[in-house]
Amino acid sequence: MGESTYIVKGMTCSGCMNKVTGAVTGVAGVTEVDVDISDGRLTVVGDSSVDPEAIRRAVGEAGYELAS
Ligand code: 9UX
Repeated sequence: MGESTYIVKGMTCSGCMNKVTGAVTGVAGVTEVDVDISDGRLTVVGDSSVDPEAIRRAVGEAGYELAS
């Protein structure tokens, strides 16, 4: 997968950031996760096995939603 960027809706504090970071870190194949609370940007680095739908699902299970 290399590096992909998403926008997460609904994060308002660093606790939200930690929840999203933890959830996405658990997705198979993901090696690096960065969340910017100021603009909701989620950056994910991983190998070719990463399923983008799994990232969407992990964010959803943490209680947030990807934009678009
Ligand atoms: Mo902060 Mo986020 O108090 O679900 S953890 S608003």
